[in-house]
Amino acid sequence: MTKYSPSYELLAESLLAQGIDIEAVKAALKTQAVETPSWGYANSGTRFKAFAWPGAAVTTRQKIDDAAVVHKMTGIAPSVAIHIPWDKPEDGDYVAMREYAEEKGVRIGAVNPNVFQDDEYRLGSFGNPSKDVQSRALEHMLECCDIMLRTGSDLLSLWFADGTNYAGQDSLRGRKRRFEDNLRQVYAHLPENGRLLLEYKLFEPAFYSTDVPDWGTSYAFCLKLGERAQVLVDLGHHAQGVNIEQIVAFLLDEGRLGGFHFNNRKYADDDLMVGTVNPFELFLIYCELTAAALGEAEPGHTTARKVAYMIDQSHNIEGKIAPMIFSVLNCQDAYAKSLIVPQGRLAEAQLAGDVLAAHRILVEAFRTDVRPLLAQVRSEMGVPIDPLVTYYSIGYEEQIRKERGVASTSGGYQ
Ligand code: RM4
Ligand code: MN
Ligand code: MN
Repeated sequence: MTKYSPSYELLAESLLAQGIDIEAVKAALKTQAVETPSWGYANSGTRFKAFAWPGAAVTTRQKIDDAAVVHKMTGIAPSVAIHIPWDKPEDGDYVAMREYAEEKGVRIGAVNPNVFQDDEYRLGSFGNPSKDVQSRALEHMLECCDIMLRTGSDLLSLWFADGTNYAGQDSLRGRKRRFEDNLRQVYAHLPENGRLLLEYKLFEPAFYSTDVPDWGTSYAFCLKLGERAQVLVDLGHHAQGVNIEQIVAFLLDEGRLGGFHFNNRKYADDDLMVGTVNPFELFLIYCELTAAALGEAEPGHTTARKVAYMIDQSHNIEGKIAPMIFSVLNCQDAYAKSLIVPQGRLAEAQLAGDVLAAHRILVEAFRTDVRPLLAQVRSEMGVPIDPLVTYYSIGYEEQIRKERGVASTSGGYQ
């Protein structure tokens, strides 16, 4: 018989009493997958200064090495997103990049084109009044579709810095049209099973208007494009007080929630470690996803099961790999808590109009200490029971400090 820790036994007993199938909860936790971003391993950071971290990755192979360590420590971070051209392989060989990742035990996840850093994009990319600049951005997108094929990725993840700073600077309807036309061409070039995920962001770097400012705009574009175009929710891209879980619920029920960029924010696009500012919000978001995945209602059920869970954070003062592990673990914690919500009792309380009871059911799940459960799951998965402590003990941090040294940085990214 398996020997469980006393704290796990206690928790299991109390969950059982609430009718929760703990084996099903553990099975779900074992299949969780959170993608980490290659750019989170490099020196990246705030708008004003990227502080160099000793040992931070510079080459894509180093970023892949680091992502592989995060996966080894947690068991639930099996893929790494790439950003092009930041991750253009030194030798241009994307197939080799894919093989390298696989050798290390991870795979290449979402491909993120970059149409915001070159001088040409001063007035935008797809929204740019110049047809030439639009074509250049489009060409880059098509190159990224090809990179998807070579790396075995099925996600093209788009974020646009496009917008205007001044009233009258450009035609707002004109920019919308340009976006529509160019996005349509990208969509037409997606690999057969590929999905296009369209991120939105309230403001920044443009301050007067942003071409894809909110989920509604992203959703409207996706509807026009076709079924394989879906909205990507970045937790740092909303106004204060926005109910993100409601957006999640709506998009799930419309079959248009494609993925997440997890991070945390207090003011704007702060890109902080996941679940650090508002763990309750993260839990509520997971509650929507879990309820849809466990429920039978379509298209929510199928959509929830295909959601790409990705981290998009830019560490600046707290290190690189350890904070990435911390974020992955916070996703695991939130997911575990969402899995122990007694869905049947919650539905009953809602139907009965018992406001307080319904609220308390959620809060009880949130307040449950799931650490014994996670320790048990990790031990069954054969990964460290305390991934962070183990990470600090394996000497990887010292090794990369020695081998890689301190890379020079500038402001912003890389
Ligand atoms: C943006 C956005 C994108 C990410 C860049 C680096 O704010 O969130 O997803 O690619 O930052
Ligand atoms: Mn993002
Ligand atoms: Mn962002």
